[in-house]
Amino acid sequence: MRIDILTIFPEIFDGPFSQSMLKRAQEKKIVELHIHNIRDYSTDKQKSVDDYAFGGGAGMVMMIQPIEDLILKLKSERSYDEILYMTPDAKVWNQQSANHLSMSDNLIILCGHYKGVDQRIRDHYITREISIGDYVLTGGELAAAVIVDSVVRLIPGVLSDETSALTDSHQDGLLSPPVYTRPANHNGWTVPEILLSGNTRKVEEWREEKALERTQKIRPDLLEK
Ligand code: 6GU
Repeated sequence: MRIDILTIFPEIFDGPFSQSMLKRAQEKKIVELHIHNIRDYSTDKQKSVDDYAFGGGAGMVMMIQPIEDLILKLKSERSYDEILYMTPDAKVWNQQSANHLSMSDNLIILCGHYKGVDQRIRDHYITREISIGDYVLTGGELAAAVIVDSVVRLIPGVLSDETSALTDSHQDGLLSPPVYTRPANHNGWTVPEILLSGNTRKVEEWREEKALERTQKIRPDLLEK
């Protein structure tokens, strides 16, 4: 998979993309991450990327020209499954969306800032708009890093067997059951007996029961779906 990220703050991605799973996925050539600075494509003397909103009001709007030039350049080089736009005024991302996008070959992710991008970019180039939750971030970059992480870890070969995505919270619509490791007794805090029994069928039943219990208590909305 190849992911091209369009941003006015490219350095934000240095940390998340150079550690752990995303680092290994790139080393293994399972994913290619390309960060593009929108400002490099601005044709005006001051390298502007934003301008005042028509109709007035506070806040700047990201202008069409540098974003369009960059999108057209990328689209001339390969075909893209989707062009995503990160913005709080969109449908909220979930595990099902991650599963779907993990089957893509090429993706573009545009990160919004200020009051957002000119609506005509959204109307004519964007194929999917994504929010990561009902709160406001300063820009789409951290949200884009979240999307990339949740998608890339689902690509076959990225996770080892022991970190398998199949048993994650949300993958089956439930929260994960509690987990324990050694010691079995820490100053009187003991581990549920069943987990020490070696009976894999009983352990599986116990985990399903606890997952359901936890979901009912913390996220009953997940069960209503
Ligand atoms: Cl994608 N962008 C911004 N700026 N804020 C957000 C968001 C995205 N998702 C939730 N809040």
